[in-house]
Amino acid sequence: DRKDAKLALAHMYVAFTALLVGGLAGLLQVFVRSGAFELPFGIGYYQVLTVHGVLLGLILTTYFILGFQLAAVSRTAGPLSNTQRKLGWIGFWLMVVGTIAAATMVLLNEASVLYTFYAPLQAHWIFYAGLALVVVGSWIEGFAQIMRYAQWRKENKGQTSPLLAFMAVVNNLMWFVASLGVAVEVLFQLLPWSLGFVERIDVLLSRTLFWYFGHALVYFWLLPAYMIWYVVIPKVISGKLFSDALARLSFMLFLLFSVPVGVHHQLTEPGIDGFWKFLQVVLTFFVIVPSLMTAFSMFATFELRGRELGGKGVLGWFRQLPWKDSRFLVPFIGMVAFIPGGAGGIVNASYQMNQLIHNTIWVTGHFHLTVATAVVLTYFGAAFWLIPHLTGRKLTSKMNSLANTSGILWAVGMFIMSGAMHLAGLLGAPRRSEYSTYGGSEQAAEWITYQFAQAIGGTILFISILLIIGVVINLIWFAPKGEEEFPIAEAAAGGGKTPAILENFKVWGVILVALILIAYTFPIFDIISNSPAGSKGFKFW
Ligand code: HAS
Repeated sequence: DRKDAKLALAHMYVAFTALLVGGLAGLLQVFVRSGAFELPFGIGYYQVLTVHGVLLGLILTTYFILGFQLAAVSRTAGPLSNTQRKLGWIGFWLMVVGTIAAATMVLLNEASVLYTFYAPLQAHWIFYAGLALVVVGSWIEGFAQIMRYAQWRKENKGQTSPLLAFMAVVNNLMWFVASLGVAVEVLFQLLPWSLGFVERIDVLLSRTLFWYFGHALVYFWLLPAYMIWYVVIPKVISGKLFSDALARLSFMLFLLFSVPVGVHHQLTEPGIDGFWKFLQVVLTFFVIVPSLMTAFSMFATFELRGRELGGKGVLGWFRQLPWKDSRFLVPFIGMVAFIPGGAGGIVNASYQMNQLIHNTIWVTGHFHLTVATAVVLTYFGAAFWLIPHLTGRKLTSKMNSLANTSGILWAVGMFIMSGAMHLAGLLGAPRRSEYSTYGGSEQAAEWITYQFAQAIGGTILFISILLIIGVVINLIWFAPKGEEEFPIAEAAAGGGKTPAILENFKVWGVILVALILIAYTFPIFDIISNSPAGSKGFKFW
């Protein structure tokens, strides 16, 4: 639908502008950490780090996700009604106003609080108000998508809903439940404190509320990539989705287990009892299961298609896949990166091993493989057909090769940068710190070579970003007019009928609420009842 396409496309403009500016900030950071470069004009390291994290971690992702999901719902459940689309635009503009307000404060160095923005670092109140608008805008947009899905179900009673629309709804629901934590933190703690209404703030509560939201946030990023892996990629390779029921079950498991696991980011923190940390570690191991199901499903899809095309032997099917098609190759590189990325996550979540890597640059290496490769390369691979689909143009073979080159460069740059981050992390190099020799410490001297490697990898990554932006500009304004398909795979025949329980949101909702209450009631009660006087907080400027 042309009108829905316009709204989805508006999201892409913001997402890819964020990629360019955020990517440039990343380049500056690896240069600073190499020790061979100083930021000019009094620009601060933490200011640049905040620009990088907020633009890439929060803005690029949220806008891409909402734009993609809107297109997915409109394509599979049908065009939005005028009211639904109006809500979509209201949400979008609220997000834009919020983004501009928050970005202005960061650029003025009034909000160098990093993308996690919890206390005791304090920002200007306009920064928090801006982020609150982004969240409220995203709720309104998500609500419009859910309304369209509900309308479809009403009009098609007793039928299994379109898989992509169902997946978008699950992701929106997860987002609502998760963002309640950050909304409480911003409204009741950070805003009154930054406005000077209260002098002190309970730092542990602020961090706990943030991570209640923060871990589900990473699955809010991941699920659209999984939508593309499950539904789009099988069609791109002219195959079938392995099983509709398995895909729905894995999404429901994410809905259950994404939220009650946030404390695994706080395993080294005093103030939360070891029992609750252990419980959330166990729940974290549950949230790994739907990813393993996804890996199984993808391998099955690839093997079935490869064998159909005549692939013989144990791995002969592998060669048959369409390696020259950027819609396949670029997300595939993301999938491969998710194997070590996910394994690193399992290390992080393993209670004792977390002591070794927490707050080291290993963690930065981990999330550059997960969100900054598996997730965003999948988004980019999708943008290469989605944008021309929305603009009524075609991806030419020249742009397709450029897109493939960008994916390969990304893989090389990230292998070097993230590999060096993991190794330096094991040698104790801290994350979120500028270049320092730490008073000539021998241990710190060991990190320098890895920091240089990060600068080399980061430079290759930035070149890849420039290529991606070039392809996107071409697809928006210059590519030849034509029709690019929105690939949607059917489920393979052997998968059986999808059980209706998988769409019964009431049942899953009750389990979700129970899990959250079990995992969080006592820790929060403990934190509030043992609350010390709180911190006055501090600012970097
Ligand atoms: Fe994580 C920290 C644990 C997944 C992002 N994580 C972070 C941070 C970010 C992040 C941003 O337990 C830093 C936050 C901060 O600023 O402090 N993470 C996990 C676990 C998983 C996990 C258990 N993380 C992600 C994803 C992210 C993400 C996904 C973004 C999208 N993470 C942690 C922990 C910390 C943490 C601790 C805190 C560390 C600390 O102390 O600070 C799991 O969900 C991972 C499961 C995934 C797998 C991989 C399955 C593989 C698949 C690919 C199949 C490939 C195919 C291709 C089919 C088990 C699905 C075929 C290939 C061929 C070669 C043929």
